[in-house]
Amino acid sequence: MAEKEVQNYEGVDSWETIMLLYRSALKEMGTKLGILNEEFQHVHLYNPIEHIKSRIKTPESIVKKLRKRGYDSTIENMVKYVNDIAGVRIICSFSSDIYRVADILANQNDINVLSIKDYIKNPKESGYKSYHMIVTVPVYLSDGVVDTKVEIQIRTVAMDFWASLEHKINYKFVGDAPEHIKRELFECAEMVSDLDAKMMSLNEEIQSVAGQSGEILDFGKRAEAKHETERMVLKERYYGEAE
Ligand code: 0O2
Repeated sequence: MAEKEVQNYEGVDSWETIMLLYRSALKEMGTKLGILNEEFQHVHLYNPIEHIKSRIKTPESIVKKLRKRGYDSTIENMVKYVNDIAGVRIICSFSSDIYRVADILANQNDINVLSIKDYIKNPKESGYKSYHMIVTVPVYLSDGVVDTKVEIQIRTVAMDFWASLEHKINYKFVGDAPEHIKRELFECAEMVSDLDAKMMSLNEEIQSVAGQSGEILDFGKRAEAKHETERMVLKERYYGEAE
């Protein structure tokens, strides 16, 4: 997917305003994900999101990224070329949840997907797997709205475990780890994929066995049953009688 350009940063030229925008964009994403999390738990009685982490890139890392790509450290370049100043990482239980969450976010009207990198279907040479989206969310200021970039990384618990170890190793060896470590890391990445695939098929089997044994697995019906119970409890509390 070719990356689209964000047009409306003109006039936003101070470091403080830029950082306010990125912090606000993270808050917007945090609210969206919080709502999704709660809604999934409440309505579907199932939550594809294990946990969420977010961070603002440090000024040092921003400058480092710009230098590495041959750009001067200006606010204009930072806004244009550094896509992950605001970053959210969503950790899911199963690989199938990753695409589910990505689709839900991409379908929200005020989220504009600029680019997607699917390192799950196309893992990096190192073995790195994760689903990356660069999106914009609107941030409303007193004098206008600014579509602000956020990098969303979505991966499983196992992929995240691998990525954080690999990141630590690369940091330790300044990106030049010995060959045997790189090889073993790659083998671990393959184990992670096997583990994810096994966990997903086990989960599917559990769901189908539970379904056959008569448990209500239709999330809609379970939610309906739960809402009905809550309605009766409320009715009893306010009117002193159940239907
Ligand atoms: P840090 O320190 O984690 O922030 P783009 O951001 O799209 O302009 P880039 O950086 O090539 O260009 O995008 P990509 O490939 O989507 O990577 C973005 C981020 O994904 C990285 O940010 C890392 O956080 C993570 N990542 C990518 N490749 C790897 C990898 O091989 N191993 C690990 N552990 N993480 C990876 P930064 O800025 O590089 O680093």
